[in-house]
Amino acid sequence: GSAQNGEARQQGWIGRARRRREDAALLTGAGRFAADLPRPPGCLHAAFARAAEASGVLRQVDLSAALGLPGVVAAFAGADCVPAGEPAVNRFFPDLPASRFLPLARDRVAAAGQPLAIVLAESAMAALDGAEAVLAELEPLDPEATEPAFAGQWRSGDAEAAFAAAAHVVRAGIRHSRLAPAAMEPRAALAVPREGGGLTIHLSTQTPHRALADLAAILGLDPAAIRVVAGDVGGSFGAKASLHPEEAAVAWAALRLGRPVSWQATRSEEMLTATQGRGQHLRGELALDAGGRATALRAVIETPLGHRLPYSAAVPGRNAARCLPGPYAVPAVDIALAGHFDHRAPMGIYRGAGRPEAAMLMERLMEAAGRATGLGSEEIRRRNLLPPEALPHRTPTGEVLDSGDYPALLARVLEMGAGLREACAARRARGELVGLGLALYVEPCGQGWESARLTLAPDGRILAATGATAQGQGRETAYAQIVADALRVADAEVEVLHGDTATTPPGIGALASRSTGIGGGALMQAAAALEAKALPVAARLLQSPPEALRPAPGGFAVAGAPGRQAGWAAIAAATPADPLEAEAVFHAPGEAWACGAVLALVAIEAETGIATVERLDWVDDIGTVVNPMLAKGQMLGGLLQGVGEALLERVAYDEAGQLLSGSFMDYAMPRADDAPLETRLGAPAHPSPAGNSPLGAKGVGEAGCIGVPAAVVNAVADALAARGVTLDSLALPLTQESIWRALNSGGSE
Ligand code: SMO
Repeated sequence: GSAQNGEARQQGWIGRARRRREDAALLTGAGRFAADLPRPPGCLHAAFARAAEASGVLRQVDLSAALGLPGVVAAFAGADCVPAGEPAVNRFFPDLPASRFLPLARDRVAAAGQPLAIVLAESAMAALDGAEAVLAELEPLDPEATEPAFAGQWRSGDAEAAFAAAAHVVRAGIRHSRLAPAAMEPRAALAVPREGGGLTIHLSTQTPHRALADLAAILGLDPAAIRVVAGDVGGSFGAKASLHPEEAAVAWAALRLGRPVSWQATRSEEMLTATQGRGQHLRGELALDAGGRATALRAVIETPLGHRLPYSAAVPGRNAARCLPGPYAVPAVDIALAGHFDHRAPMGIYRGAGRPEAAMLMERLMEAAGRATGLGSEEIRRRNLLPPEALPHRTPTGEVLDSGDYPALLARVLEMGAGLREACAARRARGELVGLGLALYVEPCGQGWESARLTLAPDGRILAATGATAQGQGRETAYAQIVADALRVADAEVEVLHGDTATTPPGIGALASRSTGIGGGALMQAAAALEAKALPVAARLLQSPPEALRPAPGGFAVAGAPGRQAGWAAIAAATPADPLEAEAVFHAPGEAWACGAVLALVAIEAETGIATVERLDWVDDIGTVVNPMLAKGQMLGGLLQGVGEALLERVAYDEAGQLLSGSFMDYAMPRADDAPLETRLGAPAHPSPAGNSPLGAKGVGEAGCIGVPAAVVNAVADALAARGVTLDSLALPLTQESIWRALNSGGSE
């Protein structure tokens, strides 16, 4: 409720641009990533022999040559490493098949790069030599197309009648490229068997508690026998939200040999076998009445799955469907979704996870509608955006948009970009190819539950353990601010623990833009529980009845006698044998929806097709902002990934399923000089607090990937329109080459 939101802000840590407490270590090379950990005595290095074909029958895996090499200690194939069970898969669709998870391939190969054997050696080089000496007999099969693995449907209202009666019908089609999440730190694992059974595994993961559950299932172990530790993690972006076969094989080999095993993926291995994102194909049509108001949306979404299902395989497709029709009032929808297996890397969540696809389709349709009706880009959106008084709003896909003022966001971003349209017109008159692109978006964030445990340390400091995790977002800094306000202490008095399943309560982890809102909600509830336990102790200390006590800076005070105070250190000293501790599991009632508006100015060099984002204006509403500097960092990082998605990045395969983009020589990651020449981030005049958490915070981590690609694509399309080129059906990314070709053929692809 708003009273709680107000209270949370009163104390003054929430809302401040506190510097990241993580940075001193990370910026001076003192971070501890999995590969930095000292290797325990007897530690072996792992390397993988991988399938050379995308599809085939695995006749034999011959390990003898590998085993004969100096330094090689052991080697195992799929026949040795039989999993006891499967990792969990999020079963959003009842017809979703089994996950097909194998640490090492057996009998069949379903994708190039699939691990066939693990080689363990005294050095990393010896392990690599061993992996190269593994002889696999693989009988290639044609990588065949497969039947739909699952299907979903969203229908509401009478779309058919609306299309029959429409004054205008516009269409758009988008083929999203597959994207490599490409975290700075490739996957890594260090598995250390425990005396008496079980193991500790240091893992580069965003979901340590899920990894623990998955490893327990695969290894056939009691979960209590496994400890997963995520130390510093160098980015994740969705690709570290599910266990990969290599990590399972490393854990299995460590147990089998009774020796520690370490593995660090190379960039090429990351490109070849880590989960990828996007790749969806969407087609949509929008029916509008004579006044330019949308009456129905039809969409078909094809979602690629790769060769196996990671935990969140169905999420991008589901999100793309359920986020339609975005911030717009569209009474009827008919949306069909189908997922297909193929012989490529597995598909999963990647920063945005289906939300960017929904925004791209709606924003392309809005552009087309603006043209067809003659209303233009701005007026067509004004006429169709849900007004703030319509919220909370149940969308025709069954979601509840909790809060936000979409027309105000549009007005604000247009105000920020005042004069750009005129400047564009003037440059066009001089023959320049420039375009403006608008995009609005909604972003579901923060659902489900998260946990927290607060402990009052003997010195009065607060230890805050969270089930959420961190991969560079500055979570420790932000969580300390939240706890500091809740307990009326300085944020420096709060130490945040995360990532280690032995010292943190069970949690979901860092994904779905949930950690601040939901993880923060859990911390606030745990803080309230700690206060309740501390109150009688403080009352004893102050020789007053608990009812006479009031919260005061640093602890409690007697009402009417502000000098009579009991601080957290005194409370801790009063309970030396039994430190106060409180745990909470916060279940979010419903989902929060962030929202925003982006305006992009793109210039195209006609001779080369090079598109430059000259200016990007962006207003993002995330409700309560815990730390504006961290929020800005998230926006800027996501924004650059959004530019990469629109203009640069594509995982490419040939017909035979061989990866063509196995390194950064071939995969165009956005670099500093691809960033917009000028970026202006604006705040909404009246942020809309989340309706689902006491903190009121919505997510910000994925926002840049959601609105920015659509705005940039709309800007490119706007620039090309001046030359009569239309992009009603487009394939991403809009590379220099594809723009040049479009300009020189006078039409879309
Ligand atoms: S890739 Mo996000 O965790 O929906």
